Amino acid sequence: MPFAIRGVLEGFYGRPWSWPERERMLHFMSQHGFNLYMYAPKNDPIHRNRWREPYLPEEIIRFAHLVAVAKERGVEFAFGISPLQYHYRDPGDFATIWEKLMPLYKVGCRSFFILLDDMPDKFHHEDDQAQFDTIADAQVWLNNTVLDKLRALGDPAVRLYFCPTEYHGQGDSPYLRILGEGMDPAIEIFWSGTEVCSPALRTEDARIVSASLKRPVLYWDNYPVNDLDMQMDPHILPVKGRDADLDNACKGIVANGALQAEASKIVFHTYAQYMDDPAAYHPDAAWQKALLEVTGDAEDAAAVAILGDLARRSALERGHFLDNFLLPQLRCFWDAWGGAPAVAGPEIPDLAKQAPPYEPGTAPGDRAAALDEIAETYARMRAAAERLLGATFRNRDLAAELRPWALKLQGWASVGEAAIEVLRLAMADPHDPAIDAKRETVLDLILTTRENFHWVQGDLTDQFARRCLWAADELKNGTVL
Ligand code: LTM
Repeated sequence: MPFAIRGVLEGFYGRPWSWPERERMLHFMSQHGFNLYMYAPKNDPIHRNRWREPYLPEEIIRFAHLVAVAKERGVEFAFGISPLQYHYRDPGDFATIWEKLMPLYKVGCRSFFILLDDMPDKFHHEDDQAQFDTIADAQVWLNNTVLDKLRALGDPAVRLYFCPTEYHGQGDSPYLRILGEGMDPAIEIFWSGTEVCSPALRTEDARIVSASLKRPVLYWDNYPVNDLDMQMDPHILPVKGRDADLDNACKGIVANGALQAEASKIVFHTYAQYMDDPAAYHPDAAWQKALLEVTGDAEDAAAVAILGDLARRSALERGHFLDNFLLPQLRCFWDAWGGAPAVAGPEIPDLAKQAPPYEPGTAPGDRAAALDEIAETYARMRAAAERLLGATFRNRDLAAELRPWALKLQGWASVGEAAIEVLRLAMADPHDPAIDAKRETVLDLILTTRENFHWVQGDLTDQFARRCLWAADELKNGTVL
């Protein structure tokens, strides 16, 4: 059974997408089989923090334009409102919600979205407690009343979506069962899985929450979202860990976008492929296809692939942040060197979990050849960074969005290359006076690269370069490695 809802959600904290970015997203969505766009950017204050304020007429015109574009493109446009500190017993608050929805209705929007996520699961106003047994009962009342009033306007196309206050976990709580019992069956209810950002969405979990909600659950999938403490991670790797038969147990998936609209399209492209045929989905193959299409150029795609591989920190990659092409090359290098210098200290903590540390003192292999090989790896990284930063990179929006990470990649490539240079000089003559200045350069490059907090390959090159300096020291002091 195909996913009935295939959506994109602008539902993150931080700088909302711009109006032109939204319009371009709608075009992209219609070309890739998406059928729902949801407007719910947490940092549009008129959407959430100051939801009681109306949008200006000029803003409604902008919404009207998006609604029209969406309609023309066969995408449903849903307008979201997140009423913080809602006062259930105050008819004024209900009137305010209604007055907020109506200008959108008047410009053709038929789908609405109430979000009560990321707020206390208790009443904000004491008198609400007297009217409703639980917060879930109050939320049922609010949603059903809004839907009834929308239906009374006479257009059968009206739809209501709801993001509950409890939106992740085991899926079988009393709160969810009250929603399931009371909420009009036409209201779609969101769920983000077992976690806020769920590494996996399992069919058996979907069945549990769907049973509680008495309807197939609609996934709010928190990927590629990279807001809040994820801002330093680009989230451009393909979606994975979603079951091959998930479509049998849910209504659909709405993916929450990253702060970078253009880069989100790489991931959305892979979602589109997954949702088309979940059983045949292969993340890496889908990713290659997505990269090629979004960049529009094979070499640009290859450069983004290098960056993506090195910047794999996300919930979907948990436990594998450093599983990139660089790590085995570094391991090979130190193996050939005869072991990393023991004096350089222990393994990076994340890494120690992934593989056992090196045993120093093994017999050296061909050190010169190993240096050549690792130098090639860093040259590849530098070339990828230069491609991403260069004027020939075709997708300019993508280049602008990925720039901080490309700079970080460039920084580590320079660190790696400078450290290799120190070792080359030390191998030729460990007492060469030119080495001192090169060592200073390596240290300066490490410091400036660390200052850019965008996450690319963690501490791998930081550690590699420092080990190189220790190894050069050991050559100079005649220590047997
Ligand atoms: O996930 C939900 C339902 N709400 C918020 C999102 O707005 C936010 O983007 C994500 C990721 O940080 N986490 C949330 O809790």
